[in-house]
Amino acid sequence: MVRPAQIKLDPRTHVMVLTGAGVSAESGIPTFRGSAGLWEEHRVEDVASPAGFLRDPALVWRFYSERRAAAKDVRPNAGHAALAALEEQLGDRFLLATQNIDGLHQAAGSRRVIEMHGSLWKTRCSRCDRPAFDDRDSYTAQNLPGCAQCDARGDFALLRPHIVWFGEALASEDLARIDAFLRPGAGTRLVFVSCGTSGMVQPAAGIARVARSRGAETWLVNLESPDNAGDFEHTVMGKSGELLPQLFAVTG
Ligand code: BJW
Repeated sequence: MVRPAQIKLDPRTHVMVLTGAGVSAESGIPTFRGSAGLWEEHRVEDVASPAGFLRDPALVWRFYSERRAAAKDVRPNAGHAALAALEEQLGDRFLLATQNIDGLHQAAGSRRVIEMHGSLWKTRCSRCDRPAFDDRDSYTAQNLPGCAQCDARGDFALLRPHIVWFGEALASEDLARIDAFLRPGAGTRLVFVSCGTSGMVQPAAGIARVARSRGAETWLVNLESPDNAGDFEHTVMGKSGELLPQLFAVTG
């Protein structure tokens, strides 16, 4: 029998995991690219860009409302659970950066999570700096939501999904937290794992190269070869729900 590849984790090991849509695929959430992907039915620039929202907010809200409805009863899978269990063992020596907006890592119990591209379950104002708030509602052309805070000032502004669209900056505090984690102290062994992402979207796709340039061991866990495959020293091909539960061996 072939033994599956394992990452051995001793007490000096710090682990950062980057996840993408592939990690939620086995829970039934479609990925973005490829056949039957989310982008198949939509032009990206129409539903995931600030210009698209300005042009047709009803279309954008319909797209995200349909995704809220589809993700409402979805459950985390064994891959999500494995990462939550790993965090339980490593504590602050673990960080999870996800590009996913579905909240499934948190539903599985992960707490040290950075949602790099925002959250499907939050809404914010498209104009004022009112903080994003929890929201599971659906909106259509008939009930497009306006911002109450802007309204109180006699302004009108639409609320928008709390998502990082193409051309928008990621939260600087999130990027700073990732950068700091990738600068561990002397004597630390750093391991970086990328899982279920096509490695096409920046800046997430570039983290592997940064990690490697800082001496991290880089691991790829994916169904197909991603665009940034050359940045990894170790590759394990297959489904994350099957591979992640057996990938980590904590010693000591
Ligand atoms: C499995 C599996 C299983 C399947 N098990 N695996 C440098 C160079 C070139 C371009 C740029 C650059 N820097 C910035 C850009 C522009 C742009 C970009 O990257 N464009 C590229 C496409 C070329 N980036 C941006 O615009 C970013 N902003 C930015 O950089 O701002 C700079 C700035 C600074 C200061 C001021 C202003 C601006 C923002 C990117 C935001 C991305 N947002 C999206 C949509 C919103 C979220 C949503 O609606 O859900 O996020 S795009 C979409 O792609 C989504 C995803 O999070 C993201 C990544 O997709 P992911 O997760 O990789 O999914 P897939 O489907 O592509 O791949 C799935 C993978 O899983 C596959 O490999 C499968 O094989 C695998 N798989 N089942 C394991 N069971």
